[in-house]
Amino acid sequence: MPCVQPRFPRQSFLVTLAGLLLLSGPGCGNSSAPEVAAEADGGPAVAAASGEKPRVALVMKSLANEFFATMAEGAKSHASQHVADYELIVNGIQDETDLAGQVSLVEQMVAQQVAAIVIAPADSKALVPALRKAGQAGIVVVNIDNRLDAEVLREQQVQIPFVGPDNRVGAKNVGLQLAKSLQAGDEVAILEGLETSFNGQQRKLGFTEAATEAGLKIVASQSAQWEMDVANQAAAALLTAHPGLKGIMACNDSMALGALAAVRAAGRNEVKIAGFDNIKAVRQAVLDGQIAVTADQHGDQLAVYGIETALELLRGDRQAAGVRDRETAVDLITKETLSR
Ligand code: ALL
Repeated sequence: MPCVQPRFPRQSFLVTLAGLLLLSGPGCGNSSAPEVAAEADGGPAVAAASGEKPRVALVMKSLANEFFATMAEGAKSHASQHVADYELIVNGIQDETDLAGQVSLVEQMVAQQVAAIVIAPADSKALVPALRKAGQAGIVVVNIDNRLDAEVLREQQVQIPFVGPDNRVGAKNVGLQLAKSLQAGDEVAILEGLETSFNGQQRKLGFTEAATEAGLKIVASQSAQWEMDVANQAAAALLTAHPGLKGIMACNDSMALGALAAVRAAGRNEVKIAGFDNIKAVRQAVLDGQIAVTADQHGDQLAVYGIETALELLRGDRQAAGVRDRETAVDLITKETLSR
């Protein structure tokens, strides 16, 4: 295959190296220098680098969720301020469970030979093989928001940096805040995200820890797949099954809104709700006192941090130190913080 000369300096080597990082050594936090194997024939990695400037593909989850609309806006605004540095391609799927759709988006990005993929995976395990292939094609891959499964990454010998918050701690703080409006012994229920998402699992753990610490009784915990309407039906059923229910901890704001509609419809306004994301619609409900608390995980900046990491890897700035994870902030949002 003929060797295509890249116009992005040093990129052909670095892109190849970044791709090979996916195949070498132990976990992401490891700071040892990556193993580098040479790819001399100017294969896909070199072709990927042949454009004027690198193309970075942001692959998100459900675009119906305001959280990802906000994420896309943040990324676009960053791209417009860095037009000389990279070109942004924005992608997403239609609903939270469309895993095949997201795998196919990754495959399309590989076929288009983008320089980097920044992805919020809909499923922590199912996306790994497609991302491994992207890495083998010389594409830099950065995982944002929902962490890929560490064991599957290890099994498949893939190293991908993670940029995102500690969801367990974030959810624990949300749960403890909710507990302030409840009493020890009160019954609460958890609405979980997609069961195969690591961040959903972590939030469930955080809520559970908070409930235990505050002496709340968890009477039910079930997945509502991150979706408002699924949560609405689940919450309606929970309210009927548990007449003494006093709190609902929803692993994201879409589900908190679904629960809120169910609480109102049932006339059970004593039931306090917690969410996670700080989307606009929930902010209003927090101000009105209908939702007790949510968490701001700065969705508008999450993709930006992932893009910055991808650009650093493409430039080679972080090669010497190895691929590193980056923990991002989670802040509590209450009526009080919003009124400041
Ligand atoms: C997670 C995000 C958000 C979001 C959910 C739905 O990965 O962190 O909390 O609401 O995905 O896809």
